[in-house]
Amino acid sequence: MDTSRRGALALGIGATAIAGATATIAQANAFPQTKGRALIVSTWDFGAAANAAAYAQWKKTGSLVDALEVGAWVPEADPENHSVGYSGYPDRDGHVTLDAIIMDDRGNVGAVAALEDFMHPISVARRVMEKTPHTFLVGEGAHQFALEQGFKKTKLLTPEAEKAWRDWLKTAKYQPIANSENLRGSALDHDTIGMVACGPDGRLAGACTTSGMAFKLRGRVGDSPQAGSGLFVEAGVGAATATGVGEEVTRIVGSARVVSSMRAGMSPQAACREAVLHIAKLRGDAIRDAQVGFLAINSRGEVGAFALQPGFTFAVTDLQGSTQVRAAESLKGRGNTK
Ligand code: SD4
Repeated sequence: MDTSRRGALALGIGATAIAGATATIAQANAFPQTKGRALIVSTWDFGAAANAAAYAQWKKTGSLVDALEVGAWVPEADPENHSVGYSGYPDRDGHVTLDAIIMDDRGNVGAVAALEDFMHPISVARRVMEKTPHTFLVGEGAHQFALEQGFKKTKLLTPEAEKAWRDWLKTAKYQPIANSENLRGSALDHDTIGMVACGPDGRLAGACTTSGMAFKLRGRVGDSPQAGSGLFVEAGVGAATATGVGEEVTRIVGSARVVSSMRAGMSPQAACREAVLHIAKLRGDAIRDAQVGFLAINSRGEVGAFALQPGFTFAVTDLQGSTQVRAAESLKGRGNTK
């Protein structure tokens, strides 16, 4: 018998009162402070706009999955964002190919990779999760499934993205640029939105959508749509997502690693840091100029983020709907000055 119950019995307090008091204490312990407690967190500066849409949707339906899907639509449809959805930079052969994943904390997950011609791969991923016995569809099969589900084909390659690709073809040099996600309007090489969320009841969900590395080899799939690498969610523990050079994340199944560290007792911040340090140790000089960042939330709504290089930013929206863009700490240089 726990001590509060023993004490209560000694005072002659009835069972109903004890149950009520215990529930209140449990709630207070689970959510010690709701003010400022994070609800939705997303990668990069543009995560703020996605969070705003996600928050509005969450207010309407109370569903984190609904919220993250609607949030992900924002960068997917943004013509100035050249690495998520519409107007994404194409692969080496001029095709815009999209990767996306959505996951809740009951083991439900849906993903698509190398999907062409659809503005909202996150929604196709959600249909994979909800309408099929599978978790992951790719390429032509994903395309056929999207059509069957009634999604309308859209030309994703905009004149601006095509021009950037044609310019790139002149040298065809493949070199990822760290933090290009925040350099709007420049020749970006990669860009992703990863979103993780924790409701006031501790339930969790995540979503990630990207056009991947600009000018990638045809058929290349990064970490983003791979459960465990670009995104992972575990009930009662937390959720994590990744951004940056996907190959480096995939090598260590990064997001699942961050979640395992949280399961073992680390804070989201310590868990993200551990994953980055592991990549740095594993890869040494091979990743000297590369950027990799992790973003995590635990089931108490605590948030952490850590990157290899300074410059990784993330947007945090709290339960009251106010949003802050923060700079992640980083292994190299000072990344926490924003
Ligand atoms: C990828 N990780 O396809 C993605 C790219 C990215 O911010 O995150 N960019 O490798």
